[in-house]
Order: sequence, then C-alpha cells, then structure tokens
Amino acid sequence: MSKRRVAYFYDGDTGSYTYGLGHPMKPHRMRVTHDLVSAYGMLDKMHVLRPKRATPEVMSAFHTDEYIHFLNRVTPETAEELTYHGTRFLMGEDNPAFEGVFEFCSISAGGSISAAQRISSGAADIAINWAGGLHHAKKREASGFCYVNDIVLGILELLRTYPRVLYIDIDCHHGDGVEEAFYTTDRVMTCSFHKFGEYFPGTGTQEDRGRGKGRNYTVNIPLKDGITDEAFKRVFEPIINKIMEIYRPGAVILQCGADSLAGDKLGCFNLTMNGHAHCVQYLRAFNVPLILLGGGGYTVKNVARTWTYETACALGVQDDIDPNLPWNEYFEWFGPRYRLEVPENNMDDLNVRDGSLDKVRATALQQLSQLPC
Ligand code: VJV
Ligand code: CA
Ligand code: ZN
Repeated sequence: MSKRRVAYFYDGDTGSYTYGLGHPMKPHRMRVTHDLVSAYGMLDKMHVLRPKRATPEVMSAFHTDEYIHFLNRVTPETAEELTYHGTRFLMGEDNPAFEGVFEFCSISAGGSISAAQRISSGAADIAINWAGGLHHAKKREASGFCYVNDIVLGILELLRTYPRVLYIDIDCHHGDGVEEAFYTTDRVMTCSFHKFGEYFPGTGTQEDRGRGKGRNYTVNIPLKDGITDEAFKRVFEPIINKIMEIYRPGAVILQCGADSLAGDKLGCFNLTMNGHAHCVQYLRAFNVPLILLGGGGYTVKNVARTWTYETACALGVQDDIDPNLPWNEYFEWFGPRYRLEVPENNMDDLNVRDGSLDKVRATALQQLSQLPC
C-alpha cells in the first residue's frame, strides 16, 4: 500500500511567536515549512486541520496544576516575581517567559493531542504536527526550550485506545521528559538516539533502561559527534526492527527533531535530509498508525526542507517531488542552490573510528532480547 490517509495539523499563528532576540528556537520555522509544503502542492493531498488549543485542564493530565497555572499567568513583566526570583519552574535564558508563551504551548500540545485522536479514531493512518515534539518539558517545570510536553499528552491520549505505544526520538538531544514520564511502565516503550557526552541535558546512557514493570522498556542510544546517514542506519534499522517485532506497538510516535541534520546550529551530527527522512520511510513501511512530530532544529532553512520532504514521505509522493525548489515566500533563504537537499559536511564520524557504534548497537539488542516475546 503506497498511499496513506494523512492528517496535517497546522495553526497559522505558530510562526508569530518569538522566544526573544538571539534565542536559537525560532517558531517562524513552522511558517517557512508550511509555505514550502504549500508551494509543493501537498496541501490538497492531505487533511489540513487547525488543532483545537489545549486548555489548562487538558495539560494537567501530565503537568501539575500549580505549574500550568503559573504558565497561564506569566508575562515578561511578572516572570521575576512569579518564578520566586528564578528559583522555580526553571524559567531562565533557555526558557524565557515570552509574550504569548501559554498560547504557543496550547497550539503545540493541542496539535499532538488532536493528532493522537485522529489516529485513535481510525480517521488517519499518519498524523503530522511539526509544532510538537517538545520532549524536555517536565511535570512541574520547563526545560530546554520546552514548556508543555505535547508528546506525553499525545501518548496519554493514545493509551486510551492502544495497549502499547512506541515513542522514537531522533532529535540530537536526549528525550528526557518523555522517558521520565513513562520510566516505570511497560505500556510505553521509549527509544532515543542522541549525542551523549558534555551535551544537554546530560542524561540517556544505556544503563538507564527503565524501572520496575518498565525495566528494559526504555532504550537509549548514546552517540558521538559526526554520525553519518550510513552509520545511523546501521543502528536505527536493526534496533527499530527488533522493537517492532518484539513489542508490537499499536501506534508509533516519531519525534523528528531536525537538529540531528548536518550543519545545525546546536546539533553535532552529520545526517543529510535523506538520511533523516529515511527514518520516516522506514517506520511508515511497517504499516502501523504513525504520528510525526517536530522538535529541535536550529538552521531554519534546513528544518523547513527536511520537514517538507518528510511530509512528502508520509504521503508517499517523495519520488515525484522536484529537487529544485518551487517559488515560495522565502525563496531567497534557500540560495545559492535553491534545492530540496541538506548535504553532509566533511566532519569526522567519531562513532565509527573506535567501534563504539557497534558496541552501542550490540548492547541495545542484548537489552531487547531480555523482553518477553
Ligand atoms: O545547555 C543548556 C543549559 C545552559 C544554561 C543556559 N544557557 C543559556 C545555555 C547553557 C546549560 N541548554 C541547552 C538547551 C538545548 C535545548 C534543546 C531542545 C531540543 O532541541 O532538544 C528540543 C526542542 C542549550 N544549548 C544552546 C542553548 N541552550 C542556547 C540558549 C540560548 C542562546 C544560545 C544558546 C538562549 C538565549 C539566547 N541564546 C539569546
Ligand atoms: Ca533524541
Ligand atoms: Zn534537540
């Protein structure tokens, strides 16, 4: 089956929020992505939906009332006082109290919850929310540019229908907030691929594999700088294949953080657009209900290219797409080549040099072999 029913969640307001001057997280990338998706004529091929905004009550399915109440009230002016002078809710330079922060979160979270509902109801095979994927947000505090954990809320929604949900995270950072939320349950398996070693947030070793009933249902793949498409595939494919075979999830969420791309401002991997999108194509082929979320990604033009291409992959039209970019509102950003591509650069792949990649893969597969069949 090559065609799938795709639901694409987008709110035209997302691109207007700003974390502040010089902050690496730029919500504007969502507008650039949407414009490119539109220029390629993909909007007519899927259900384009504006998500219902998540209310404080809905967010409290994961977060504490106190934290959500704070987030709903805080403004740039009151931040100092409401955070008890920066000692609570972890609002610092990474997580500024920007204008409209609560609305921004309600769009991101609303999109992931709506995506989960659309999947659960059987109305879509694949649902997309590029404004989601904010994997660091904790129950009672913001962290790493993330305030409300749209992923956890989306998974909780899926758990009303599916006995088992798989979460995969290809953002360059560790998906700590999602891991922590489901660390002691076997109903959610989390699997994060990330840079590890002197890098935010500092968690995600292979020793962290879940606790109690959740033992071995947390999978961590710590990587070093410079991983290429080929090397990434050598860990991603066998591990995901084994998880799909043993765990048999009813639905899958793939966090497509684009800071794992070559040339990202904060990332340190060397994946091309095609290598990154291969993860989407690989999961799509299992024919299990799938949700694609955004996440990190700090070189805006490459984020837009990649998420546009991944939208095409979801639709199964990636081979029909013109590698020369169509005219669009932000066309000049894509020079000098004006192509739908993110090439690799010449950095060393530190994963292959010392054989650490093979060790990491073997350890993960050994962990998975301890799960009941
Ligand atoms: O490394 C950190 C924490 C610090 C303290 C705060 N300073 C600003 C930076 C160092 C220890 N934070 C990381 C957070 C990365 C979040 C990634 C999120 C995702 O991709 O996984 C999912 C969406 C970090 N790295 C770089 C920065 N913060 C950074 C923050 C800024 C900045 C420059 C770099 C905030 C404001 C401004 N510049 C003006
Ligand atoms: Ca990750
Ligand atoms: Zn990241």
